[in-house]
Amino acid sequence: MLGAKRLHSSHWGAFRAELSDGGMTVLPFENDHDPAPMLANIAAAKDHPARLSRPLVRRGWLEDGPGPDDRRGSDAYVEMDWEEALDLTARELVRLGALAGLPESGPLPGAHVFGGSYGWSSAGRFHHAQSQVHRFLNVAFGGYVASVDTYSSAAGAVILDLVCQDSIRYIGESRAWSRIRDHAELLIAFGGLPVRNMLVNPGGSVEHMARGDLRAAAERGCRIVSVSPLADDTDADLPGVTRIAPRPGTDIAMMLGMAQHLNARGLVDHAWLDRHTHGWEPFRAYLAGETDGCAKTPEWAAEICGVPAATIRELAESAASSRTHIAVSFALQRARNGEQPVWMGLVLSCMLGQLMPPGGGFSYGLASGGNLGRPPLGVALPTFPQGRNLVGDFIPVAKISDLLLNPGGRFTYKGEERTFADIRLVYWAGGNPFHHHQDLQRLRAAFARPETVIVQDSVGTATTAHADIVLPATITAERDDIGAGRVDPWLVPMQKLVEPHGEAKDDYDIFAALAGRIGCGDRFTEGRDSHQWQQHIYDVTRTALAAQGWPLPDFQSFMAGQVAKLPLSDEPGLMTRFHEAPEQHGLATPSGRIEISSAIVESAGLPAHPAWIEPEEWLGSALARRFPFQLVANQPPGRLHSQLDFGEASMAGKRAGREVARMNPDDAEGLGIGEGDLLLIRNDRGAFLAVARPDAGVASSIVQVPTGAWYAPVDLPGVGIACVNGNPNAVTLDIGASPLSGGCTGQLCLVSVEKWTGDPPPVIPHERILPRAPASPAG
Ligand code: PGD
Repeated sequence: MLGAKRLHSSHWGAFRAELSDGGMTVLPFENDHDPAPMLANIAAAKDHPARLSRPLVRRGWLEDGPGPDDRRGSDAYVEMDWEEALDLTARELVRLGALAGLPESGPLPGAHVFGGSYGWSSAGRFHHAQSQVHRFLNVAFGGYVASVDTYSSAAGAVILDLVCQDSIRYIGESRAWSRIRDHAELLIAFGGLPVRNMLVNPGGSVEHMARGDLRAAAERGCRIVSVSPLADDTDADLPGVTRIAPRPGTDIAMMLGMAQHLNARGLVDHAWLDRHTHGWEPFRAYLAGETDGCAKTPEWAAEICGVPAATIRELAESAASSRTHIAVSFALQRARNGEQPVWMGLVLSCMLGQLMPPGGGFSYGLASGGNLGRPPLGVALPTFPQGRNLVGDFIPVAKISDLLLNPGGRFTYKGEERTFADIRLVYWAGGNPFHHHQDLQRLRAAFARPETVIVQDSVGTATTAHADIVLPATITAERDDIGAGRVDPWLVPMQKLVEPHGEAKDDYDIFAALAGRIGCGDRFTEGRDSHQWQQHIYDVTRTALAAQGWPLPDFQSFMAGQVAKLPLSDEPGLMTRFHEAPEQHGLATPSGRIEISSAIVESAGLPAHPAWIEPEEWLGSALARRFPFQLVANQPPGRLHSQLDFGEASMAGKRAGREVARMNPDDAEGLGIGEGDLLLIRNDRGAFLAVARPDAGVASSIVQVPTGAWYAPVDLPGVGIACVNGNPNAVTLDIGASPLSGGCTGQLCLVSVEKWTGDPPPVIPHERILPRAPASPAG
């Protein structure tokens, strides 16, 4: 393979890899005019010392047997050979009730298994770790306790599902990007339009187009209003950008101020509202202050959000007199009451009567992922079948600590009351909850509860360091696969580039070996190896396309060759049909229309319509006297979440291996903090260290630290447990956006910031996050 330029893909784009004795050189794919800088992380993955090469078992579990154990996270690990590790794992699965066949009746053992296994894993339609673990648990345990929604977009997705049936699909159907490019006169982006997020798409992209479309719109004269406390949430060199910096978590107040002004000035399109929406009157009364004695005027909004009333009025009037697109980013709803700004963005667009015309409209997450706002595909992508989960129990994804800590406890979701299962086994593959979850000290307590925790990953993350059995998985470069991203009209042959590191195995082969040992091998594999499965799932798509007269090469030619184009759907989607004839094409909401007021939302204990609900932690709350900074823990520009944190682009964003904290220069000066100083950032939940970078693009009273540094908790004298590498989830709030969605609240919380004056505690390198003892198995 030396010297060949092979084609491959990643969540941040297709690429070619050139192999030489010196390693792997990663080159952007020739069709991609805006390749992601994150490609620079890939080369380090091949043989980085953080890679796992042999199975590991936690010493305490091995010596004392399964059971709740608070040594998880601080125990040592012993290496094992594969045969022994698979036998041991299989015995434990059988002890926990894994089945060779499903029982005729009675409870399923999967009711005590958490298999939600949330995470981005890696690109590739077959070796998708989450699909693999789900199929295995369905076959072995009859199912598992699942997770619903995503850390990316739970609160927004839930509210839009309830009030307009659809969320992500609708913005694709509206072809938002091409319409903004060609027709929009005003683009108001709540949460900005961050390039770092547009370059990422689950499963990858062959071409990154969003930045080009945005620039074309701006150069055509479309005015772009970036509403964010961080200036770099919208490209600095775009022409015609107006920046408005509200206090974090208060955009909903600013939107309400705009709405009240539109109404007071008679700028609401009542004909559109009457025909397409339900529940305007209670909302109007709330705006006017008839229900609570407080009109939501621009002056009222300015007090809360810090944006001058005149600016709010001007923006409302411009929106009414222009072809206006209102975009609300995922970031806004990854917070307490995150449903509100998303719902209100939709309602504003409805008030303008501009939901569907070219260039107008509303979008959710337009710049929060690479291919959002693109037309849907005209064929289903190749998919590895996961079988049936007969357990039927689930949690909202960000309730993992609540689930493990409160067996039998009650919670609500979409207005319904539910019960937390009693979890005995946690099985995770392709995710890193000790990066992605909030309040990681609480998650540590939660992970002490199950009898056994099994994790498959290719590297020794903090999640593997809280597992009892760690099984080493390959990375995509070490296997063939079919690459395809949601709404990206291409299939990419992901050609194997290198041999597996150490003794790492494909997730599929690990599960096939376990299934064989517990008596359900044939049901898991259906007699196919991974190559045969890939051919099988490719052929399903190829056959479906042949029926449309759209040829695809046969599987062998595809894998040996080039990217293959897929058709786009030109069917009018549900929102188009609803817009044109709401009487005939009603939405799947209780009223059949877009709900400005919702009885289901009200039944969850929230106001029936979008409203300002004061969060527990914001700059106007009493707590801000003790913790005067709003932490914004957003997505990193140099990596995807915690993946390849040791890679070149990720490390370039750190300082001496530690994450950087940006803050306003005046705030820094007030605290005697200068560039490069070590900071202790903390609150009552925990603490972490980061390196100071004063930056005039950060609004005052804000400290911004991206997520993704590998969690390294150390007991620091006088402080307590602190993450010395800079993971902000050491201090974030694990409370759920609301009782409606229970969505992730990782984006915002209050903290104090102080200069570290003693000797700097050392960074823990990636290869030492999971302690590996060279010893052979005990006993
Ligand atoms: P990743 O770092 O992508 O994070 O959370 P997520 O868990 O998805 O973790 C993926 C893991 O899968 C990595 O450890 C990787 O090595 C492993 N992996 C990759 N490929 C394979 C494979 O083929 N097999 C196996 N077995 N493992 C593999 C992301 C989540 O974090 C998300 S989506 C969001 S949007 C949230 N964002 C925030 C936020 O904005 N603010 C805060 N504070 N917290 C957040 N957390 C959330």
